[in-house]
Amino acid sequence: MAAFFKSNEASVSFEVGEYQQFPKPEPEDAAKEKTPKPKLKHFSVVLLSFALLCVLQGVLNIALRLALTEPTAEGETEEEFCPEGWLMFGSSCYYISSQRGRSWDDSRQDCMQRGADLVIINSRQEQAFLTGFTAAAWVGMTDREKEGTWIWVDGTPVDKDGLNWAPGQPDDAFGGEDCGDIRTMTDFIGLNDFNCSARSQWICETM
Ligand SMILES: [Ca+2]
Ligand SMILES: [Ca+2]
Repeated sequence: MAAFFKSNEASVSFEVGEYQQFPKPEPEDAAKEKTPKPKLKHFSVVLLSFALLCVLQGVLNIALRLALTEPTAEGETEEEFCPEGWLMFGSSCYYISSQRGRSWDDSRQDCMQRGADLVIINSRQEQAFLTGFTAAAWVGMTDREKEGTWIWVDGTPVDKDGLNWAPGQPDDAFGGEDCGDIRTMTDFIGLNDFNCSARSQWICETM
């Protein structure tokens, strides 16, 4: 806008100068006819530039809004999406191995290679969800550190009374059972303690 006023002043002083130099009506008319044209030209150029700026800003606004909203939309869908072959429950993804030949430690290793860990069961609902997929599968609990004190792989204590154990479990049978698995067998449904080196299926969880 400042540029517009400047150029306007310049054309006005030019007009006055011409009038002083040529007082005759003829050149004055010629000058009057001449000056409005550049004035209009200046004005229309400024107006056009302003209009173009408005359009450009509008386009930029839309582009910016799209650029800002797209990643959050992607983030939301990613949170609700589990990798192929994984199951979803709450905010977690679960991998239930089809293979059944791994010890508790080897199973945990496999989970870690998948960017997960052996499953941590925090509620009866989560346990119910995981029941029925396998006859037996390792879960992420152990009482290796202190017999009878069950902890999850993240170090949190197992809520022994808040979960369902298979009848008579944990029993630390056969000279010691320090790793946890989940059972879905006739008359034997729930959590169980078992020999850590036994071969079984396993369940991984990502959070
Ligand atoms: Ca034990
Ligand atoms: Ca047992």
